[in-house]
Amino acid sequence: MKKILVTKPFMAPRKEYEVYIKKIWDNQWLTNMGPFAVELEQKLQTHLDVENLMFVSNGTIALHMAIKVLGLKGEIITTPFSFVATSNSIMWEGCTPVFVDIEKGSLNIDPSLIEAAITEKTTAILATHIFGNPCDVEAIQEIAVKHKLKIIYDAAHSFGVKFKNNSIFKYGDISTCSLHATKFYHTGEGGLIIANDAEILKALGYIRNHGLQEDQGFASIGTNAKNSEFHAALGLVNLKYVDDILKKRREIAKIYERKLKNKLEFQVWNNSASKNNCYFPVVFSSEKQLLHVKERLEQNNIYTRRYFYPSLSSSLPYLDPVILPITEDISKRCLCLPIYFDLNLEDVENICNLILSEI
Ligand code: T4K
Repeated sequence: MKKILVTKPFMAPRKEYEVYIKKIWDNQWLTNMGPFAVELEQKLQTHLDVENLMFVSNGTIALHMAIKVLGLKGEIITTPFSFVATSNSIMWEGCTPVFVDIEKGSLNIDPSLIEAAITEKTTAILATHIFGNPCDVEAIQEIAVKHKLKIIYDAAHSFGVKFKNNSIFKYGDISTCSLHATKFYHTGEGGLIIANDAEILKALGYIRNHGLQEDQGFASIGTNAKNSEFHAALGLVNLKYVDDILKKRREIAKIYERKLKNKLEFQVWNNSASKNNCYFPVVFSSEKQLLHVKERLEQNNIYTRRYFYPSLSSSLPYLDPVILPITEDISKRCLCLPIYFDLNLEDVENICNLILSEI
C-alpha cells in the first residue's frame, strides 16, 4: 500500500542539480559564503522583495542569532503553540520564555493578553506566524513601541506570505525563516534572517562567521551559522519551481476545504494576508476524535502529525508548567493533514472521505 506522509520534500529534476554539482567541483569552493550562497541571497531578496536578508544553516540558529544580535536579556514573551525551537532558542540564549495564550481562530499569540505579561524584566516579544498565518503585527508593534520592546518573528513557515501586499518578513526588528526539507521551499537544511536595519544585518554577518571581521580581528562573539554551496545550489534550483509548488498546494488545500468544511474547524487566516499553504491544520471537536481519525488514517498508511502537541507552556522538562486554556485545548485537537507537491489530488479526496467516514 502506498505510504502518504504529512509532507515530503519537493525534489526538482535531478539533472538541474547535477549542473550545479559539476560547477561546485570545478570551483573547489564548498562553503564560507561561496558564489552560490551569495547568489541565493541576492535572488531571495528579489523574490521576496526584502532587503537585509541572510542565508544561514537552519531556522533554529537564525532564532539564536536574532536574540543574540539584539542583546536580549531577561524575559521574552512568546507563544506556547509553536515548534519547540522557538522556546529552546530563548532558553539557549539565557533568557526566560514567558508564555502568553493564543487566539482560538488564528492560533497565534493573543495580543490582548501581552501587556498583562510584561514586567520590568521583559525585553522582547518573540511570536510565531504559526503555519504561515501572520500574527496581528500592527497590535504587537503598538505594544512594543509603548513598552520599548524588541520584536522577533519566528516566520519559519511564512516563506512568500504577504501582509497588506508587503512581505511579512518586513515586520518586527527581525524575522527568521526555516528552509528545512519539510518546508515547501527548501534548501535541505537552511534558514533565513531578515533584519529591518542594515547595521543589524552587518552584525549578524559577523556572528554567522565566528565573530570574525575580515582581517581586522573580532567584531563580536560568534558562531558557525554558514551554509554550504550544496544547500545553496538546491535553493537556486528549487526557487524556479516555487510558483508550481504553491499552485499544487492551493489545489490540495481547496479539496480539504471543500470536503471538510462544516465538519472540522480550520485556522482563521489573517484577512490582510496571502496564503502559502505551508501546512494544512484542522481542529477536531475533541482529542478523542482526533486520535481515532489519526489511527484510522495510519491503518490506511496515511501519516498525519500533531503539530504542535504538547503545548510548550506545560510540557518542557526545564520549565515550570503553566496552564494556558486555549493552547491546552487547541494543541490537543489540532492535526496537520498531508500536503506536498507530489501528493495526488485523488489521494486527497480519499483522505477526506476516510476522515468523513470516521467523524
Ligand atoms: N520555528 C518553527 C515554528 C518551526 O516549525 C521550526 C521547524 C523551526 C523554528 C526551526 O527550523 P529548522 O531549524 O528546523 O530549520 C520537522 C522539521 O525538522 C522542522 O524543521 C519543523 N519546524 C518541524 C515543524 O517539523 P519533525 O521532527 O516533525 O520532522 P520529521 O523528520 O519527523 O519529518 C516530518 C515528515 O516529513 C515525516 O513524515 C517524514 C517527512 N520527511 C522528512 C524529511 C526530513 C521526508 O519525507 N523527507 C525528509 O527529508 O520536525
